Amino acid sequence: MDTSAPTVGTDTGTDTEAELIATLPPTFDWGVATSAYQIEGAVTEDGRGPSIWDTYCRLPGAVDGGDTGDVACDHYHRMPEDVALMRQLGVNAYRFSVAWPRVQPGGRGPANPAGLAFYDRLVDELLANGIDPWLTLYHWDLPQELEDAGGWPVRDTAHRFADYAMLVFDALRDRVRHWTTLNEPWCSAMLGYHEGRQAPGRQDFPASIAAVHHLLLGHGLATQRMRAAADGPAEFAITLNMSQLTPATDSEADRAATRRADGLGVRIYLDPLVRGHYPADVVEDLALAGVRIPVRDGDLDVIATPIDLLGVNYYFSSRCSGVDDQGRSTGPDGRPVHRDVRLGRPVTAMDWEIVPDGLTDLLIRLSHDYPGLPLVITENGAAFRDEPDETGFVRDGDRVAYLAAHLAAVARARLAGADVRGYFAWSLLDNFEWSYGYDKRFGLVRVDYDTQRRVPKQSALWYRDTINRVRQGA
Ligand code: IFM
Repeated sequence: MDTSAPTVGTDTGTDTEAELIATLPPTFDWGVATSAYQIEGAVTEDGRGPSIWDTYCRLPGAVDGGDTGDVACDHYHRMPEDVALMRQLGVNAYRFSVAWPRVQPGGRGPANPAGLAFYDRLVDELLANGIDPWLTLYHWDLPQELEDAGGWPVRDTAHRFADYAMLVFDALRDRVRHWTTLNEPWCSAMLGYHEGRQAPGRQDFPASIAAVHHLLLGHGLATQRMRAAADGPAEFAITLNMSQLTPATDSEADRAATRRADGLGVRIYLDPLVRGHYPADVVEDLALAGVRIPVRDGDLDVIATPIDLLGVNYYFSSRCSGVDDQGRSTGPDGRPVHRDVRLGRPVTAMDWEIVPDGLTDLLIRLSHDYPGLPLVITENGAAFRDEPDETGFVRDGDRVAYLAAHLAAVARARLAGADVRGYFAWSLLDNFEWSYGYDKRFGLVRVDYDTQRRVPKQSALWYRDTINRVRQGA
């Protein structure tokens, strides 16, 4: 078999990619992923309280086109139809998130039975269709009342999260085996509290570092309590978004920039989760910036509560430079410069470079640095400028090529020894892409937002056929 560097592929995937994908084992999990705020709509129904995203969407200029998740894909009312679509795709797993403000409208206190009932129905519908529910407890929709009390930078939020997790766990543990605490805590902390590009839209670096610690603490507290209460087979995980970072040149400045970006992007999460301590170089960098991680006695033991799987969300990779375009290594704020440098690859509609080989390298790196932790690709996919024909069908050969190249990249990593057990395409449906609103379409299935009509795209048919072929060993 040719194992030379993967290409971006074609609208059916290349022969090499098909051969690689065919090496995925029959036990491999095939899924699609979504999240609550991006698809559900029904934001004031059945007692749901407001989340930080309901608030953020109403800030002038925060979301392109002034879009909100008020209606989204109306999945709350169309759930059985959406599960039927999954069944047609032939996936055996569905990764979704529970909206905390549906279950606990104010983020504390008893469960709202009507909110929980939606997920109860969803889980039953999935199981009736032979689809395994993969439940994520937190995909960014913090109840607004908790943000008003300080949000993730405040320690109490970690305890509130663990209480909420137990309400969901107690209600669904008899049928749900796969539990993920957090989706992409980097986004919650850095985009939400440092860069202000996502809810709640704050720009406070020390607060974002406190948020990192309290997100991890919340993960650990929830995992500890769910694990102790589990009376059947249950798997616990966290999902991180990660890139493969390489220095733009071999200069000391570029290597240092790469180390720092990897420190704040990957190791600040995985070192405490797997090794029980924060990386010394990250702690030192933060101290130089006058920032301390608010660790208390015992926190790191809680955070390092064993997990069974690591979810990997992968979209692109980057090269890092430690100098700006004037050659300066310190910014006006006195902090070291970080600049992303293009690899020169084609880009998606998000302007993200398409780097499937980065996924192979990342998976191999994770297996080396954090051995013994099984991996699942919990998100991978691409937004393109889809053009539906008169019937609503989208020939999205670019998306097929993207998926084929990345699945081949996963297979390549497995052949090199990485323990990757499944793949979830992002996303089942076109949906609310956060600050980009509805303009960016990631779905395998097109959603016409005027009518809510769903039309599977060429990529959906390709994904279905690929799953079938691999399952049949063809
Ligand atoms: O849509 C998001 C998702 O909510 C989290 N991971 C990245 C996706 C694409 O940006």
